[in-house]
Amino acid sequence: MKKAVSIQDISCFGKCSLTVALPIISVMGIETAVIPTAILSTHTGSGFSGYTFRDLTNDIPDISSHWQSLGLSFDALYSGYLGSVEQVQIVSDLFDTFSTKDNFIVVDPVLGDNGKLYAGLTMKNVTEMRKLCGKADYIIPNMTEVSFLLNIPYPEVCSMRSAEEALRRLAELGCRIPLITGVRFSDSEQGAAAYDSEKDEFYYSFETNIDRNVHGTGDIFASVFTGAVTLGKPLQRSLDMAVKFTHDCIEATLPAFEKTWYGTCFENCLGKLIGYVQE
Ligand code: PXL
Repeated sequence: MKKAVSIQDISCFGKCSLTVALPIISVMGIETAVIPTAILSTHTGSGFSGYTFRDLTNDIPDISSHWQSLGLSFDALYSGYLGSVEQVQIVSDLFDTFSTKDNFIVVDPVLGDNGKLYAGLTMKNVTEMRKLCGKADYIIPNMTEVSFLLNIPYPEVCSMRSAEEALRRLAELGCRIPLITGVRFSDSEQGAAAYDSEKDEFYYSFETNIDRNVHGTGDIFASVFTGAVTLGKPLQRSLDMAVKFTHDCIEATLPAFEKTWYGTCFENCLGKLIGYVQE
């Protein structure tokens, strides 16, 4: 069985980060270890305020040392939301410790959405995250995160030309295969793009656009994509699986949106995901 480690916070309520990554990667048939970077009572997205925040930065080096003493190894190292600026360097060290020529690193540079940084994050987080992106094989920013990482204006809808220019610039951060999520070239479709900088090839995947902002979809996308690559699926297939499943989850959320405005109803879609893995 393949083994992945997911490094991000636990938002105790709100369906994002580890409470999404753990079920999704596990249901894909991959053993999933976790390193919680912080514990929050809810996520920090719009709708919640007054959340608690326990920073676990100091626990990460100890977890890493213990794992090293046990000789543990992983097929995929995947980081998401990091709760402090210092944590980014610590996760970078952890990547150095556990990366081998046979495994790969995914960095989801979780920084913001809708053109704004998430509450509590500053440009210092952006600067540090840029460096971490340079260590990754794959990075999975949304449009907002691309604009902060590259210091360019936040685009609502972009052209294929501007997406490809952004992907090339993301690769210049040092990442082998950058992705961009939430890509829209028209009002009718939404999806993701990727660039394999070694082959100099672009990849796209789209589904019908659903014009609703649902929280946690970035974490769903990144988890499925990481799982698919861990299972050895080709880049185009991994992109297609992540776009399709994210679309399934948004569709499933719409009827319950009034009550579950804080997150995505991915649970009843997990059976479909098993099907995509087996296709
Ligand atoms: O979904 C990304 C995410 C992860 N973790 C925390 C967040 C967010 C987005 O708001 O607040 C704590």
